[in-house]
Amino acid sequence: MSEAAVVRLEKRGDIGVIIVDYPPVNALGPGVAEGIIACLQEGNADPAIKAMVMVGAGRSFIAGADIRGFGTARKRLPLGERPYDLLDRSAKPVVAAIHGFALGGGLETAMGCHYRVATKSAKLGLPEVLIGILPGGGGTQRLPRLAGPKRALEMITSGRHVPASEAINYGIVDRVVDDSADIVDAGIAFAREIADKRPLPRVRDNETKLQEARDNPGIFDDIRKSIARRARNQKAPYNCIAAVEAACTLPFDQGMAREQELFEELVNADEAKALRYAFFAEREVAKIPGLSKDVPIREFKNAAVVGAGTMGGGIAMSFADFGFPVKIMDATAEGLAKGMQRIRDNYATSVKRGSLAQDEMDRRLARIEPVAGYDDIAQQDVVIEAVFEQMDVKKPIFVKLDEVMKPGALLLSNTSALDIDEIASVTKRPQDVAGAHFFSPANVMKLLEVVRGSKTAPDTLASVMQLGKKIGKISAVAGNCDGFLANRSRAPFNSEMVILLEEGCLPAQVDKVMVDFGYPMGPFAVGDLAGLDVGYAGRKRRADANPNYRRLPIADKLVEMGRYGQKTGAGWYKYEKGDRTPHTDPEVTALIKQISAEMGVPQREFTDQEILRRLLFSSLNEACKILEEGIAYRGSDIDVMWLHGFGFPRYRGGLMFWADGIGVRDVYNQIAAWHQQYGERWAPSPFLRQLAENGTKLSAAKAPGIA
Ligand code: 3H9
Repeated sequence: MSEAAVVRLEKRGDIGVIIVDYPPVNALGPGVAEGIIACLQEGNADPAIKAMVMVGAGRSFIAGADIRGFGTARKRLPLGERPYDLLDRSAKPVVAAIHGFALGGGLETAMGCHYRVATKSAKLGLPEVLIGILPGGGGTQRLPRLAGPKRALEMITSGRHVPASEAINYGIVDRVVDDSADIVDAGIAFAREIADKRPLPRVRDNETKLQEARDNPGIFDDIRKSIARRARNQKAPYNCIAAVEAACTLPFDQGMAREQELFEELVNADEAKALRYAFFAEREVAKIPGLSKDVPIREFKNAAVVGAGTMGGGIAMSFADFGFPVKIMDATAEGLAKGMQRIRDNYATSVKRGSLAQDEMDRRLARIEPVAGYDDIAQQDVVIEAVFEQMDVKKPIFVKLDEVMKPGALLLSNTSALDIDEIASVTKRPQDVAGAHFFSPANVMKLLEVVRGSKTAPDTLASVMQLGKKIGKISAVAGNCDGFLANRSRAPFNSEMVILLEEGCLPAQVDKVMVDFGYPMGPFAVGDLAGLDVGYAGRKRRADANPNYRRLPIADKLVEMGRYGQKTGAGWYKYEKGDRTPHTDPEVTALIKQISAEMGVPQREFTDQEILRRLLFSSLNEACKILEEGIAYRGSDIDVMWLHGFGFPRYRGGLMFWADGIGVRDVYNQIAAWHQQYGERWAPSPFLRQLAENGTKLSAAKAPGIA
């Protein structure tokens, strides 16, 4: 694209309108910065132009710097010569007129202008920290001047998108116009009002709000402390804080230079590479190979959930949270009442914590309607079955759904492992049936695993993907097999962590390694939270079906002793009443030693790295089998599932991306060595061997036949 095409100046009477036109989101791609500067010069040179307005063509203002350009040889304009540096030096006023998104470099461009007008629902933010960098276009210097250092720190370290209706209260925008207003007209009207006003206001000159930090320099340490847990192992959040601190202690130009230094420390680091990869992997996962863009989407306006247990309740909340009315039913009136109470309690906890307003809780609750039976849900656009994970419980439900649901309704099962084709087979409309596997807690976890049955129609698949997006999920497709993509790839990890205990590890030791790696909780603590009985039932089912299935005697014994986890006050750890803190239990330690001795497993010490690799490589090997079978389309889809379903640390990219950092050949060699040592469960995936031989990255791997 030529520079002329990506940015142009149009005259509207005495106002010059600089239009950034770089679809789809007006990122500052090649030629855009140069185009803005050229238009700025042209506008200043034209005596007929009194003021300028900068707008984005299409659906957005500017979504930020072009993320694809980072980490490449593409040249960036040097400090002092970028639009961020030149806009407020313009002799004629420039008004940023914002609709859609003004993010990162987009908001920085707007803050470089003299004034900002925005539509009410336009979103403004500096989300750079989420891709491992900091706002390097003056954002760390100008936002504290506009909004005050405290607000700037909050926005820059969280990356939060702030609606213009809120941003105006912080002083970030000068005027908010209705969403129905034409943003170009609104910008022009504003520009005419201020065209003759002098001196021109420049954000860089306004230090009034910086006083807040000069009076109380402790705010920087306070925020460092407050983010310590979520920013563990990361550098970007701390560099963001240091840059804002520089805004408050250095003159503007020196602050800008400091921002650059801190930016350069980050942009090519592993953390930023992993986060950029995750950003694009999340967009790639929405693309279904072989599915035409023209497939009609079945729009939904409402939903129904069958089963008011923990999962069913969480699923109903997911719909209600995003504005959709949802009906919920259960096999018994008692179950339904209990389920509704659990939903109310969950919302009330959020209100108590301050993360949800009482009136918003009331609105959400009002969207969830408990109903007595199937006839009450028949007219809903989508139904999600979320009952006990047993085929003979699920099948009769689908017979009934087939009988009552209106034609065209999506019939979805929240099964996490069962054969979706077998479920669909009891209906006369298997084309409308798919898996919609939510992760626990369903209203919190972002992943929706969409399971494609052999008869699932393309429009069903596309519609379920779209449904996920509308309720704030990241939807990813998996093929049909035991455990689908997510749980099947995770299963070897779950076994391996218990096998490590047989060999001499203890739960707290394994948990510490994984928390140090970046997981929010260790896997044993997570097991206690989720309930150990669930895994037990799955193991039993698999062992009944397969005599060679590797049993986990320690894990089985715990459940047989009634230690189901937090809900029984004891699992891998013990818990004080009403407290979720795990405490090491000598009884469990003794049990581990006793069973290991009975099994005759030699005991030894483990390094942290060995523990980490034993767990993650076991899953990675399975992930390669999953890819080879076409259960996953792309290695990066597996990463998205691990990031959003299992809490894998985002700044490590995902399971496959992380392993690429070690090298696929080394990974293969280690797995092959463990195959020798431990036998069949470590048999290397032939697909992995192929990748190792070709030197193909795991994160770039695709299932056979996928372009
Ligand atoms: C920055 O600004 C650094 C500065 O401080 C300057 C330093 C010197 N670049 O998400 P969608 C693509 S860092 C390149 O599906 P939505 C995206 O890949 C940047 N590409 O749409 C996708 O492509 P494809 C700070 C980008 O409506 C298509 O656009 N800014 C960029 O769901 C549609 O995207 C950010 O971090 C980009 N910046 O959401 C904002 N943005 O169709 C990042 C999007 O080929 N962007 N694409 O898959 C977003 O958060 C969302 O895209 C947005 C729209 C909310 C804007």
